[in-house]
Amino acid sequence: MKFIYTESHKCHAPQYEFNRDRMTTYSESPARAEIILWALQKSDFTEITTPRQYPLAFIRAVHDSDYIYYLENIYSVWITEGEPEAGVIPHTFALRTMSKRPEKLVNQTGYYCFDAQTPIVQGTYEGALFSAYCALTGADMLLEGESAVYALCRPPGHHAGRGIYGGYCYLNNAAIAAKHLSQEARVSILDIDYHHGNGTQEIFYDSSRVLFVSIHANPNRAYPFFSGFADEHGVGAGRGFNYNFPLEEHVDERQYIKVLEHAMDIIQQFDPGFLVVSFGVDTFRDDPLGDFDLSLESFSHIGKRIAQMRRPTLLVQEGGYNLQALGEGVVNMLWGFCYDFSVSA
Ligand code: SP5
Ligand code: ZN
Repeated sequence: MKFIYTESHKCHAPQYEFNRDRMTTYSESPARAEIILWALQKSDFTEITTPRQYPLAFIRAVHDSDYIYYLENIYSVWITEGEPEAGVIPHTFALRTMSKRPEKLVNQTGYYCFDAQTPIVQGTYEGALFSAYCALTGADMLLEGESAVYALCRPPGHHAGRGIYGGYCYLNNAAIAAKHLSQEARVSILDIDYHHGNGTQEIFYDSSRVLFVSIHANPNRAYPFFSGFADEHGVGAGRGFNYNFPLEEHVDERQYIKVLEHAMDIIQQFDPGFLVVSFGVDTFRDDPLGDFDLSLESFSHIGKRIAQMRRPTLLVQEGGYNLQALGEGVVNMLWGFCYDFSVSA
């Protein structure tokens, strides 16, 4: 299987995130992507593709123009105004009703952001842009006839909505790729990160062209807390094209695969021309952010089952924060997938 990677992710390297009562080490580190890269190369996934670059129209198909402008420009304004170099972290968040956007960029921080753990630093915009290019390049390779591609995206994307960021995500890589693919055929996104893909859900909530199916920790106990419940089915034309499967803590492989099979039945019924998988390794039992009970072998079984859907598939990297397990988790998933898809490494 070919995979897409670029070093450009390294320019996005916040040092800290706000947790509890202090700044702690940033979990979504550049080391994550490097560890995955090494693991792939060691396991004979040798066909690296460098991402192509795309006009901004591909990003604007998913994200608001004012939001993109903000991402690109806020850090330098923030520094000019004497705010901390550690990065842009809002201290006041927009009201849920009757919020207006203030005129000055430096006062807009809480308008475009929904948590305190996702700083914007000097290279954030460039890093996020190249991460989206990785996913777009993978999508184009499917359009050109490749049957499965892995996009080693960093920063991740599935928490980013049309005009809001959080959860270590700024541009929604999977959604940008899916939107591009959807010009050619119906697309289904299967999100198997530990966390609900609230951004992806929001982006396609009114669409019947892109089916969103997500398996994740119940938001009653887990981030992002405010969406991912089972009764969120879509609106307007999109009604019936959004499915959430919230799970309780300590779910094991047997329970997880049962839910995955149900999710895949829904996708098969929709009969998409393309499948985009938002893939996280934070479902691993020793992930510092998760509480599921999947083993590293579970990822090969999951990969194998997903391949059985027999759809041209773009695998997009989302979360996974145990640096000892991340490489093996990804490699197992891809090997499991290749095994049943008859795509060679
Ligand atoms: C893409 C993805 O998996 N995003 C996850 C975002 C989770 N945000 C909540 C982070 C709070 C975790 N605090 C523990 C930090 C240890 N340094
Ligand atoms: Zn996650």
